[in-house]
Amino acid sequence: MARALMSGNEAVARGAWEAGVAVGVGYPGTPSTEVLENLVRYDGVRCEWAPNEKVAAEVAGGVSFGGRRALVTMKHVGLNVAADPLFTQAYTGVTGGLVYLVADDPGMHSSQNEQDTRNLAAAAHVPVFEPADSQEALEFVRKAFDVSERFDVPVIVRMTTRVSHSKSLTKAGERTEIERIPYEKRPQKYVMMPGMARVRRVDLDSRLAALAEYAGTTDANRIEMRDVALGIITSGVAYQYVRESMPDASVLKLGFTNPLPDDLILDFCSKVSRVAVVEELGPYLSLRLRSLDIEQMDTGLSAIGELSPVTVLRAFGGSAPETRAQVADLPPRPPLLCPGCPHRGVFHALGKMRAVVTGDIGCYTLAALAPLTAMDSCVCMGASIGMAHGAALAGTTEGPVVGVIGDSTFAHSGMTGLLHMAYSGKGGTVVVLDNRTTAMTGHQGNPVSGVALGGGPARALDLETLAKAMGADSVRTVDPHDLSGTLEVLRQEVAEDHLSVVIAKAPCALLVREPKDPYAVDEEACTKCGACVRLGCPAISRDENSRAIIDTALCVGCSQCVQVCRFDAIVRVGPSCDLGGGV
Ligand SMILES: Cc1ncc(C[n+]2csc(CCOP(=O)(O)OP(=O)(O)O)c2C)c(N)n1
Repeated sequence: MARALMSGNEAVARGAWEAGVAVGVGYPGTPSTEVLENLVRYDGVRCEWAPNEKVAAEVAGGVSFGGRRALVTMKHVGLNVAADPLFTQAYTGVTGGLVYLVADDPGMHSSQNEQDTRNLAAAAHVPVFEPADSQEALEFVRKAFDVSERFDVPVIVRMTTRVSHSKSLTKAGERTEIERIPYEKRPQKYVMMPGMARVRRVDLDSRLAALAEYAGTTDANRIEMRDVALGIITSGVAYQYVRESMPDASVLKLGFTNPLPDDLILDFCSKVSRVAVVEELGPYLSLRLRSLDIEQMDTGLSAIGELSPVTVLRAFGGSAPETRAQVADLPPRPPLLCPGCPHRGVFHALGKMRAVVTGDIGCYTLAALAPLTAMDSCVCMGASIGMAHGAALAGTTEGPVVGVIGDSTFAHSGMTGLLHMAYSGKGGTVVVLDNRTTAMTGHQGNPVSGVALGGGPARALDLETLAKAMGADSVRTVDPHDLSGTLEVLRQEVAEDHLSVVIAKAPCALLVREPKDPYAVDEEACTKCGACVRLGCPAISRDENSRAIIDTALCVGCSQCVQVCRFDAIVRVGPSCDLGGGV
């Protein structure tokens, strides 16, 4: 096949398809999401969104157990959720090849923390490939399936944001059709009760020893000799930065980073005068060098955030101009909920109630920022509900405690929190923001929305029935665009000594295909009170006289601002409305 410009994630999908993968399964999370969104377009592969990464890893494990190849995809924090199956899958090993695609997010472009997946992989005793561009992403995924079957282990392909999202020329191949390996009953391999697990633990060490030998021979690890004055050991996208900034340096480029090829590292270090490690996040490679007693240059490179060609150049004494122009006095432009976002109505109400809001991860986390400032915690997916219960146990009286969680996040890991609240017998209020999609990561379907990967219909969870079945005493559905109705229901529910679930149901504004006519401000009637501005709608701002103005190109006619205006100064713009050319 001819070469094509592919992103790293597109290349992963292609590589998995070429490797004969039968099933792709995962949970969305930037920067990994596009892998499955691309894989689903290929024939011969079944692709599914799972409710969370643990389920995805178990489904993939089951496919492998059933004798076929499986790819499971997630972002770095997803591996924490999937760690339970992963750690024991290392013991059981595989039947069909089992590959985890895990995308790290150095610099936290769209994550709540930074993690170096290599450290977790090492703890799980699982091998790791680290591509540095799209071609390697494709090839390493193919290799990963072979390694998985040859060494009887799940294999991680670790991507980072820049490798996942950058495009580079990639030569694709053809698909190899892989026959299903017939099922064979093997409890010693697959039933990890202590007596059998102890045997597999020892066996895992022998598999790791064989993998360490593989690390020294695979062409995924290579020495590039140039000037011997400096040798740089690097992996992933950091390799590109090294080549760009230090073109004369000798390089040990590691594409297979667990287990590490100690002999190759020692050999490389013996050939150069000075050794430096350039790695994103970590410390991982540098720790290994330390344990091998290899002296390293102190580059001063940070283990926090992303590297770049400029930071690498400066670390070796080079000078480079600032890449970003520093412009003074720019007005701050914090991210905001979209115009017409249904989440806004709920946070407007919670703000009015001065509630203590334990929040969660999704678009709605933006409600923590001004002007809404109506979310007080956000830790990890699903945490809102357990934290609401915990805060109530602590005796929080500074405001009613309310847990707020999105629909996808509720299905991911909120349900067990609710079950716990019901089981504990204590009351509390939980709001599920049902905007019919997983908006934050790009509108993926989820079990609540009833949309499958690829956009087709799927069974939709009935949230009301579920909440009742779990033990909620009161379950009420509100339209979050109805501000007073939402406020009233929330006030009533927090006042009761019972467990309540309020479902705020209205589709994501970006899913509404036919927006209503926009609104505009009647200049004469506007008193500049700012009530509409405090909703934090990007369509509303103030003019030079502090009067509110609405950008009709952005307004989708949700009417929330109309409801907060006490002076009837916001009017619909339509054929019958003449504002004297003011809009
Ligand atoms: C363990 C984990 N997996 C995935 C993500 C990425 N992620 C953050 S929020 C989110 C889902 C948001 O959807 P939803 O709860 O429906 O809220 P919405 O964005 O639609 O408001 C995802 C997939 C993450 N942060 N952590």
